[in-house]
Amino acid sequence: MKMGTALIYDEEMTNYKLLWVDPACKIEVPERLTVSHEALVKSGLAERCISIPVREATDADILLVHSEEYLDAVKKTPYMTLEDLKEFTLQYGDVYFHPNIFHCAKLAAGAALQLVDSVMTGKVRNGMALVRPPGHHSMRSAASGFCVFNNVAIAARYAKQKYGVKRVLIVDWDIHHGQGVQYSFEDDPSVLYFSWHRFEHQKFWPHLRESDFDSVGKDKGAGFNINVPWNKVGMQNGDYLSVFCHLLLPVAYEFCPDLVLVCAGFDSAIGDPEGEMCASPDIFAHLTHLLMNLAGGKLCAVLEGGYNLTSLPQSVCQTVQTLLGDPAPRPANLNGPCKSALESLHCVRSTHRQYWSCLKHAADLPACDISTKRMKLAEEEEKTQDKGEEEKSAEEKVWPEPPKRVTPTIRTAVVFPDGVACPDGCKPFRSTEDLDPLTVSKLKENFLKDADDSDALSTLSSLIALVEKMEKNEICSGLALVHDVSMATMCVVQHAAAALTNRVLVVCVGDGKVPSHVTEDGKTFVVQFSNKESEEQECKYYIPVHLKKGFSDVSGFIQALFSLVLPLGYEYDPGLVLLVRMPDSGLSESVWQHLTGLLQGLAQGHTLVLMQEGEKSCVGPTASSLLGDAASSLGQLLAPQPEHVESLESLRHRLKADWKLLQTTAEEMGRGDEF
Ligand code: Q9C
Ligand code: ZN
Repeated sequence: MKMGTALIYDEEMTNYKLLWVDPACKIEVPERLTVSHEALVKSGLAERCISIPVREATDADILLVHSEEYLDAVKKTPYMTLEDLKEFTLQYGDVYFHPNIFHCAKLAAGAALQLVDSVMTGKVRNGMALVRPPGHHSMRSAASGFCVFNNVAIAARYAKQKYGVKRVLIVDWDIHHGQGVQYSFEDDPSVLYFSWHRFEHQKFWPHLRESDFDSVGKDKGAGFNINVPWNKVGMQNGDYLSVFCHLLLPVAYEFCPDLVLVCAGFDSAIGDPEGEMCASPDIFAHLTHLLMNLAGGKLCAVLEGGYNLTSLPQSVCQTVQTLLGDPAPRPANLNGPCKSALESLHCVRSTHRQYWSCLKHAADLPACDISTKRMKLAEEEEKTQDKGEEEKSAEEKVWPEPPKRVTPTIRTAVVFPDGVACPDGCKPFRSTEDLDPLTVSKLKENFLKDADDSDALSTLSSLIALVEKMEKNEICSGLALVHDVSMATMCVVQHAAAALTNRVLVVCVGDGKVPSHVTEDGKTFVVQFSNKESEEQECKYYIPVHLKKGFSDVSGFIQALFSLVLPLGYEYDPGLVLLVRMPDSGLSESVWQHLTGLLQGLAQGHTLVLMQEGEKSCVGPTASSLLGDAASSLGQLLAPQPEHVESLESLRHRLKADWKLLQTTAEEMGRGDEF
């Protein structure tokens, strides 16, 4: 993988703490930073990163977001007595001051700026800053929620000013609403702010009306503020992934950022006393992975919250390891989204359909009147509140430690015909052991017209050997140029179904015969993109995605990817992805690269790409994507073609009974159950 990952950390930021009794603030402790950093060191991740020093943000940097009066006030805190500090603190909500916090706050903002500099100058591809105090709650003239200066908001303005960045995407996956970020960019269409947050119909801190889904931004910035309120605790991996697939990713691709900033709070993970959610730490590997092909891979993650000292370091490690390019683990216990999450998703999608062409087809609001709906929901909440038996408190929750992610030493193996050069970073592969005679005779019988075609036999046996090594996790991914793509696909699928224990997801782009007849047992799942109407019958494990006008409708293809292929892939949870490019598929190289990149979030990155011998121009981009490089930008997307939208949507509606991650609304989930 080209370039590296920056890690920005300085122990100095552990040198302040709460000096008096305040139950609201006692969770924000220096150990949050030390345990996170120690976990990165112990796991060997820290030494794989490029360590960048912090610096103090200057007054000018801070004034990009904050007022002079506020900066001047905070400047005085290092000289205050304990009593003065207590009193100063009182004018703000859920925050504390300490004689050294001003220094740390300048380092925290400066760390974010160092990260932006490293990424924008190309010194690294991406990175993470481990900082205290956090930033996303602080406002132009106020501290709030443990935050003093708005690190990420300052970083966004700085990137625009210093590097002429045109569009910045801020993804706030912290479990609190970053109201400070929202206020900073409310009327600014060059910064798209996305936040999900525990809301519970405004009963959760910071209790703001404007944290709800109907705050979309103002004036020119309308549509560029996206709030996803969680109205229940206990949200899980499937809830988070649904929102990414059906809302954030399509909008982010349409927006086409030049830089992605992440308000990386991990209080949205299981065990956190604030969030009380149930997403496992490895979900952050996927959230990170799914954002890594935007903006040419320029992603800066800056720590915000995270108060469970076990799940916080686990989540930080998952994020950093993914930034380094290691394949994400298979997500454990991926259920369909819960009813409350679907309600929220539905509300946000329908509210934003007027601003984003990728959401134009979203269903209308679930109720005709938003505020009535809100009131009604709040009342329901009231009623159901004290009936349940005492549950385990968030911090007593137990979950398995994410298994160590072992990346095979061979990242990408290639099976190429003689005379085709092996791309940099890949390893040529030929099966060394002879296949057992039975397999050989089967191959000859089933696939080789000319029983003496030794080249073809050698290629097919190499593919089989490669797939076996991928299952054993000795090789991560593969790329093969073959004479007959259909035949090679059949061969691999048949072998996998007979000999491997893993489920195989086949994603096939272009017309051509695919193994639809071997799909009944669920061990193989085929999704085929085609231009022609297929003769094959759709069934649970064979899904033809029909895009009439070739694949010239890039937006239509991307919509298919996010609304169908990714959720299906995540729910099916294959152990191997077979990505097949049929000859003359006509899919552009950059779209193909995004497809390849995104699919590697599945099956621990075990992707085998099959392409036709002739398609040499596609070899470079494919190899680079398999090696973990970011795909090249697609540009701002236009509206997808209405006929494609219609056929994709009707397909999604047909399939959503079988595949829960395809749902985007709550209505068909049965009535009267707990909400
Ligand atoms: N139960 C960040 O995560 N409320 N800030 C605490 C205690 C304030 C969180 C109430 C939470 C602030 C960056
Ligand atoms: Zn938070």
